[in-house]
Formats: sequence, structure tokens, C-alpha cells
Amino acid sequence: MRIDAIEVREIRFPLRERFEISSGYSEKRRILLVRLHADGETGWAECVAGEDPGYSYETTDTAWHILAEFLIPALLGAEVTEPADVERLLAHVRGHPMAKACLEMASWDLEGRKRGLSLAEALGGSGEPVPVGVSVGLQKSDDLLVEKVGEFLAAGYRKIKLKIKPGRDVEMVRAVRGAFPEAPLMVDANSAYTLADRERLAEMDDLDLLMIEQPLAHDDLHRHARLQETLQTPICLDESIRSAGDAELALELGSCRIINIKPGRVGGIGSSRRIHDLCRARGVPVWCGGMLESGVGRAFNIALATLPGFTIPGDISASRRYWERDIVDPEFEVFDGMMTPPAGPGIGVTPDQRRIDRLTVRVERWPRMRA
Ligand code: OSB
Ligand code: MG
Repeated sequence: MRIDAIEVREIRFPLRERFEISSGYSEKRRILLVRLHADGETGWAECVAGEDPGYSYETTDTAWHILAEFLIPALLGAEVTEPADVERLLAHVRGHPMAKACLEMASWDLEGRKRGLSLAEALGGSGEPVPVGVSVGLQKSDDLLVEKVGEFLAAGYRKIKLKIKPGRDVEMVRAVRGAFPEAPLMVDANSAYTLADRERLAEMDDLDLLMIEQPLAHDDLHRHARLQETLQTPICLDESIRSAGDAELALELGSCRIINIKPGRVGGIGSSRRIHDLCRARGVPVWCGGMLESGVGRAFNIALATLPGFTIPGDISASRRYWERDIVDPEFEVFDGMMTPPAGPGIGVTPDQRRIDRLTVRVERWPRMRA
């Protein structure tokens, strides 16, 4: 099929509550939605770049720039028979996996719709409900955090991730562990520590955590390996893994024992599957992370999480954990800690065009129309 039109739009989408991590916070998301058109069919996806460059160098604005100036011109008018073709067409652009991923992912939706397959089926997953977890941002007080965690556990979530940073770590996590002795808990530092903090981090070993996510710098596999040698708790890498090559290197070096796969961070679904396959062959568990996606991005995450190597609940929570009203129908729901991947073709949920239009602050379409 020939990609004959592409649309990119930015929506401003307020979170129900501010989400704070060690490197900053998010309150009103600026999300890019892309739409590919080919053979009378359409494919949607979402770019996970954030508003600021605290998690990745990519932002909403860099992604727009890279899409508009380099990626879309390379894809527009091209013959594409499978999503891997999209990856190849974009490979000459160095880095910018988040910008690339949304085009590749939109081609999965397109392909699913054309073939009448759900995303989960198209990528070889099960289509069965999967256990999911929730990522809880930094709170004003430990009491408030304990209360929030209690609510999420009562709602059935199968894993609770706590954001930590220096000054808000061991004592805070101990308070949560004290209140919920049996809860499946983990922590995520978003690179807030250095190897000099190794003794502090080792205190976490007594708290029965599933893992410590990304304690050190995004570009430091070496020191993660040094840290892992001194920790009993498994390290899970997020920011450090942008490709299957990164994953292979991290596993060779012993930088982690678990990998968080976010399709938007690693360049798309194809790359996510390669990381999954590599980890599965080596017996390394993976799980699907989240980037505060709208329902469009969430559909990809839940489909991916049905692959057999995803043995740990992902950060894939119900729409209403994030939004007053999601932009897809039906919204994503969690029952007893389980989420069911949509069974319809492609992403399997319907983007609410009227609602999306109301949230849109800019839109551009290719081929560009002459004024
Ligand atoms: O590190 O996993 C992270 C959100 C934004 C940026 C980075 C991260 C997160 C989350 C949220 O933890 C996960 C979710 O989407 O629920
Ligand atoms: Mg993380």
C-alpha cells in the first residue's frame, strides 16, 4: 500500500492530577497524534515525547520538528507492505525514537485494520486479559502516598510503582511497606542517583521490592552494572534502553535483570518485539511501561503486554486514572487488576474525533496544500 496522506496534530490534554517524578512533573499533557492514510484505510498512533526534556531529549516540539522536516517526507508516497518497511524508511535519521515510533505504530494500526486483526493478534500476542499495575507519582506527604496506594490496591492493581528521589526514598517506601506488608511494590528513580548513593540504595534490599527502576544516569550502563553487583534487588532499566542493541549490551554487562519496554521509547512495536524476544530467549522478564498516554497509545501498550515474555504487570492503568474523559471509545477499564486488550481490528478502540478536535491546538497535513 502507498502512504498517501499523513496528519499530525497536537492536543492539550489535562491530567486529572499532576504527576511528579524525580526530574519534573506533568500536569497538562501536550500529546502528538498521528494519522496515516493508505488505500482508503487509516492508522492512528501517539507520540510519547514529553513536554520537557527531563526524561528524554525528545520533547513534543522536537518530535514535531523531526516528523515534519525529516520523517514524514521520507514516508509520504512510499510503498509499504509491512510495518518493518516504515522502520527501514526512517532509519537514516539518527536517534529520535519517539518521533519515529509513532509512525511505525500507526502503520501497525493500519495493517491491523486492513487485515481485520486486532493489534494483539497482529503482533502475535494472546488477546487474553493481562494483569496491570499503577505508577504513583511523588506526593506531598508519606501519609498521602499511603492513602493513594491503599486506594489502588483496593481497586485491584497487581503492582504498585512508587516514584523516588533523594530525600524521598527509604523512609517513604518503608512507610508504604509497613502499611501494606504483602503488596507487590517497586520503585522508580528516573536517574536521580549516582553510584555514590549505593549504600542508601542498598537499604532498599530490606523492603522486599520487585525491582528498582533506572536508579542511575540514562547513559550509564557501566555504573548500573557496578550497582547491580552490590544490590540484591533487581535493577530494571527504562531510560537506558532505546533499542534491542541497548538491551543486549545491558544484559551482557549485567546492568539490569529486568527490562521495562515502552514502544514509544524504543522506536516502535517492531523494536519492542525484538527486545521482548531477546529477553525471553535469555529468561529475562520484561513488562510494559507507560508514558501517561491517551487511549490511543494505551491500546498499543496493552496489546504488546499480551506477548508471553511480559510476565510482570505493566504501568497500564485505567483511562480514568489519568483523564476526566479519554479520547477513545470505549475507555480502558481495569477489573480486579486485569485489563482486556480490545478485540476489534487495529487499536480496537475508536478515537473520538469531535473530542480530539476540541483539544487540538495545531494540525498539519501532508501532502502540504498550497495556500
Ligand atoms: O519513568 O516510567 C516512567 C511517566 C512519564 C515519564 C516516565 C515515566 C512515567 C511513569 C508513568 O511512570 C506510567 C504510566 O503511564 O502510568
Ligand atoms: Mg521509569
